[in-house]
Amino acid sequence: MNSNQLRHEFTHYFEGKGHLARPSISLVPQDPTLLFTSAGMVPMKAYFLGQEEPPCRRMVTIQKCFRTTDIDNVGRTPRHLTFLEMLGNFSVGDYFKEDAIVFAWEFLTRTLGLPPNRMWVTVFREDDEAERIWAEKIGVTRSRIVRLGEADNFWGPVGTTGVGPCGPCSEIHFDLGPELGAEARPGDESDRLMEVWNLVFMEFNKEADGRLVSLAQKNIDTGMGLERLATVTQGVNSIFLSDLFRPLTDAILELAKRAENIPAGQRELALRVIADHLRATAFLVADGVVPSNEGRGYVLRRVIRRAYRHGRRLGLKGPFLHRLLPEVQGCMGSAYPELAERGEYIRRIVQMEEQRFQATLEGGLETLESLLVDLMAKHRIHMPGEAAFRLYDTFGFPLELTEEIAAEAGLTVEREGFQREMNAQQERGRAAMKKVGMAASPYTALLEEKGKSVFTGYESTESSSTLLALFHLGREVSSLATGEEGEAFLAETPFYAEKGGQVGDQGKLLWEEGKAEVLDTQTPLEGIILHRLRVVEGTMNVGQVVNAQLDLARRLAIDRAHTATHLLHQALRELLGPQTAQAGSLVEPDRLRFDYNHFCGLEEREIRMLESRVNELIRLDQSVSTAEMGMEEAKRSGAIALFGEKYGEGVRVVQTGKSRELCGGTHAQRTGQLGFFSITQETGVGSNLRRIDALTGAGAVELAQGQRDILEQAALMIHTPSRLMLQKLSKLLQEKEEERKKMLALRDRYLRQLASSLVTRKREEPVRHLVARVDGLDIEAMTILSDSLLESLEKGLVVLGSIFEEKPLLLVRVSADLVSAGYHAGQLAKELGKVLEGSGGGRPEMGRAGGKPGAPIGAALEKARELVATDSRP
Ligand code: ALA
Repeated sequence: MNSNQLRHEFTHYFEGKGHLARPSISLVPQDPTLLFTSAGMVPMKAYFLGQEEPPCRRMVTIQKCFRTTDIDNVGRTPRHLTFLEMLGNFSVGDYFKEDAIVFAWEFLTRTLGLPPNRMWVTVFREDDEAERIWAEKIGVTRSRIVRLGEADNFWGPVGTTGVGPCGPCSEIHFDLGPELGAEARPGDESDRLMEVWNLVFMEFNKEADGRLVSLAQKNIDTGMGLERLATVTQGVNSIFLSDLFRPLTDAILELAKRAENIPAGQRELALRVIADHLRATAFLVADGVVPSNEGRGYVLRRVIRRAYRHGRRLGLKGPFLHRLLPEVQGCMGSAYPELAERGEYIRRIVQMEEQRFQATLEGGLETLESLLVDLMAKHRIHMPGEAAFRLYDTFGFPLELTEEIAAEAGLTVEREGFQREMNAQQERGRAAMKKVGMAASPYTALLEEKGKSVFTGYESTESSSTLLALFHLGREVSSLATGEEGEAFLAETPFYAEKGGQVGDQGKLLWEEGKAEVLDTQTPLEGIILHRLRVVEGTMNVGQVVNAQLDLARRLAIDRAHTATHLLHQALRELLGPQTAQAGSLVEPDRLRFDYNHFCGLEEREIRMLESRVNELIRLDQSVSTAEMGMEEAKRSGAIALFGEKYGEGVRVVQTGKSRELCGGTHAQRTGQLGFFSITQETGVGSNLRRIDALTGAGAVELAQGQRDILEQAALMIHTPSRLMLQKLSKLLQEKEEERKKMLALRDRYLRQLASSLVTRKREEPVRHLVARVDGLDIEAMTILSDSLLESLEKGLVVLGSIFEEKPLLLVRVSADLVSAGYHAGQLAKELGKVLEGSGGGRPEMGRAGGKPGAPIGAALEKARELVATDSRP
């Protein structure tokens, strides 16, 4: 039965028993205590604990799982994997042991028709009840029922916190047959038995202090690896021979043609590791994990790099994993459409990571290998942790990779040393990052005394209020005279203070007989809005009422840019996936800068798609609305919060179309007000950090006009209408190329003639040589000339000197036989370079020297003659 049928039969069987089929959750679980979804019960945890009401008391799932607990076994056995599909049936306070056992047995033996005499079952040491059910209800002979301890037959809690639902379990093992070894019982170290299904009787909650407390309800959690089930039903003896893997392993071997010469054991190991890790990679990336140096990203990075390294063992040079992704899609795509939907994205992530690793691996491997040789020579069995850390730091070698390679040479790595170095580095990083605390500023007192400024700028552009305080050069003052600069604090203001990337507002403060220009608005302390200003008329006095007026045109331009930022964010997430995180932004009048995390630059085509999408959203002319709500509610509504940004309990959500973001900034009322959006550049600004610069509104229009102007002026210059400009330009370039060729032909002819006239000036003593001055020739022409000269001389030494663009140049050539006789062009050039007060050098056959304008080229050539003439070499 193929795996698609198995998936179907499983779900169908349990639906027949009143179970609700639920879809697989992401490999990245909501549960903050878990790094990955590592078991089918992860989405059931809250139901088991009675914290949430399940949609149905009986459920059935096929859950994508990723676990690293067995990673070192992957490849070494025919049954271990990191990524697997877990078939599971669950009871939340409904049926318990007996039904769970009956269902499992019936499904395996009746529905799938597996022979009962090939099965073994295990129960927990103390679980008489389970043993009785197996023996009496099912009829399994007692000799085939094995009691095992906690390690084998007590499951949970899931994850590493050590708390959560758990319970004794009962497993069903399948005997794969004698070709895999002697008769074995569960608990023996043998590849002959394959554990197929684990039935967990979830009746306890493990508390933080280690106590097992009975749950209010008894639950069932079962898990059967689809890969293992496929193996036993398809009559093969390794997971990797089942239909879930076969096309993939075949494709790997097809790529690795040279692998035939590799010992079978090694080849099999590499093949399995690559196949498993590649599936894991595809699914992890599809669920939004990106290679990085921490958390999930680190695990993914390790998995990709490990697979890559095994590829090298198969003789695969350079990135290859990404080329196998279509095969993963072929095996799994029908059950998991995300593989195809995000196929291109997955391919690029994997390829990038492979390229990155390729670059570091070469250098790192060399260092590591020579280190290992060294350590082995000294009969060491440990590798110092600092050395492993250096490999990590310099070459990005994960510790586990170093350990793995070291283990192959019989060495272990001192983990403590590694950790020590790592901590030290993190400490250094933290110290460097520590911001200088804000000195107790006059603003703290102000805040205590006068309270927060009220921001009215979401609704109004103008407001009148009392001037509560004035500052001049950091000190509180009671007035500012004409021409003076300072800062003003008002009870109420429409001026937006720079925050969340949006620049501060500008405008005017007006009062009777006076006026100040607001140059910027800042918030030095949460709650305080300060207007940085210059008094242009009259005197400003604390206590008077001032009318604050925004520079409205500028603010509207900022609003447009801010809304454009949200639209761009939305478009980016649509294009690159929801994992694309905003890393920062700058919002200025009609201009924006948007930083985001991505592992590589965008292609021209993608930039265009983004731009088009944002313009499309602009044309939809959606309204932009805002709502105040609690943080929890905002999260539930799916609003995007900026990582690392602090939000209070009450938050503001800005929404337009599908875009919802937590944001305190000001916005256009409708997207149509943006008019137009244009990306000016996309660049990298750090590791995995990209930046988009863009214009909108009038800024974008001006850009387009400016570009048209350039185009038209260029068209004018080449006397062609702009629509024909490209043709004309390519014609001009072609003509230029032809002219260059003609010119070169002429030059070469000239150089040949020059050579034949110069050659008459050769000298024969003490060796055949020629020294000549050829002003106006550049180094390339001199080289060609020297080629012809050497050819005519047949053997000998040539020194050419030229003043080219005011600078003296020297070229020395020595024929092969004179090189054998000990002449060295580079050394001669070096000597001559001294005469030119410049430098010189080169190889034995060819040397060059040069100097500053005005250096005595004649004297250098004279020196050359002298050196050759007095050379006493035979
Ligand atoms: N939760 C159990 C397991 O993962 C079924 O093995």
